[in-house]
Parts: sequence; structure tokens; C-alpha cells
Amino acid sequence: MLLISGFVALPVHAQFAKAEDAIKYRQSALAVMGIHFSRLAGMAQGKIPYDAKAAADNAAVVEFMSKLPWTAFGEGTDQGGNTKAKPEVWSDNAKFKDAADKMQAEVTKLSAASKTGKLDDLKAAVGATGGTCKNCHDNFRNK
Ligand code: ASC
Repeated sequence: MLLISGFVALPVHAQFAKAEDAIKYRQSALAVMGIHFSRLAGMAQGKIPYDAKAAADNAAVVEFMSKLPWTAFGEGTDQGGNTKAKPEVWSDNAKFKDAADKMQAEVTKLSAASKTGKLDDLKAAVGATGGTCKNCHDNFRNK
């Protein structure tokens, strides 16, 4: 039990020795999330055959990964690695947190939509979730 609870707690309490480590961590988490979200987007757009089981599996990964990046945007991680994060992540942190919360709220709905077995539900949730990805990228990520 100790081992299990320790594992679950790890993402929340993750600490990083160097800014570079935090930057690598958040980029990795967002990249894995993006790959699995892209598979759902592909199904929603008819580019990948709709498969209810695969949709639910991909959404579960997106949902888990969506919790991870945020501890890695701490103070002092605005530089020191290969980051595209804009200074506004820190200077307008309440707005950034709000954008992150909105994404996670839509991802929760995406996860539910992926389990109904209805492609139309998935399409709507992919659209709403993709909007929150784009919103945060437009406001907080350099090209
Ligand atoms: C993706 C992905 C994103 C979003 C975004 C939606 O598949 O990796 O960051 O969709 O492009 O606008």
C-alpha cells in the first residue's frame, strides 16, 4: 500500500533539480498527451476509423497526462532549456492556471464522451478540448 500511494503522489510532489529538467518533463508530458489526443482527433475527423475501445483507451491516457505538466511550470523555469513558454505563464499566472483548468475540465468531458460509444459525442468533445489546447498555445506558447 505504501508503494502504491507513493507512486500516485509522485506527480503532485515532483521536484526538479534544474530548470532544464522541468522543461523536459512538461514538454514530454504535453507531447505524449498530444499524440494520444491526435488519435482521437483523427477519429473525429474520419482520418482514423472510429473504434470505441481505442477511443476510450486514448482518452484515458490524455486524461492522466493532462494532470502532469503543471508542477513543472514553477518559478525559474522560464529559461534554462529549450522552452517556448511565453513570459506570461509567470507574469499572468492566474490566467495561465485558468487556461490549464479549462483544458482539464474539457478533458474530463472528453473521457466521458469516449465511453459512450457514439462518434458524435467524441466529435463534440474533441472540438471543445482542441479549443482549450489552442487557446493556451495562442496565449502562452511562442511559435
Ligand atoms: C492536437 C495537438 C494540439 C491540439 C491543437 C488543437 O492534436 O497536439 O496541441 O490538437 O492543435 O488546436
